[in-house]
Amino acid sequence: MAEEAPLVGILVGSPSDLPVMQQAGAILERFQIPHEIHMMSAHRDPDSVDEYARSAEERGLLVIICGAGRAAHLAGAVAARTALPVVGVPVGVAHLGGADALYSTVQMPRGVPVATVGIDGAVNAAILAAQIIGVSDERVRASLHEFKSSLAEGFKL
Ligand code: RP5
Repeated sequence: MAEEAPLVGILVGSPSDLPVMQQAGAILERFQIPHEIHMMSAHRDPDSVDEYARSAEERGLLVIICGAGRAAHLAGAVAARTALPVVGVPVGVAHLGGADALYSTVQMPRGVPVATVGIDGAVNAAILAAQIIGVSDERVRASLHEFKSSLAEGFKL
């Protein structure tokens, strides 16, 4: 998979988000969707986020998944800089249990949507990314049909 140009970019706000966000990578592997994962923070490294988001489309990415916790602005910052669909994962951390990140991610102003999944919902973020790609990719769509059937048969993620 490493040789293929990535179709999905996974951005992770901090090393502390990795255990959750690596689950998204595992799901994309399952669907054989080439992807990349990078760590960058909207607050600590905004210039890198800016560069990544602005260049994502010309690099061939189709979807960007962003996972961050606390005052989570990563997904919103990316969505502000690209026409690609952005899926946001609010990462749950101590204190407010991820409610802060959920609200920060889901409550985007009109015009700049972030498709927000549940707290620590990296698995669903990756499935949603696969479904977005599956709209125009028959192989991925066929895999999604198999996956849906396996859910009905009790498949455990
Ligand atoms: C956010 O702050 C990160 O996405 C992370 O979830 C949270 C805490 O980051 P660390 O202080 O653990 O690096 O920016």
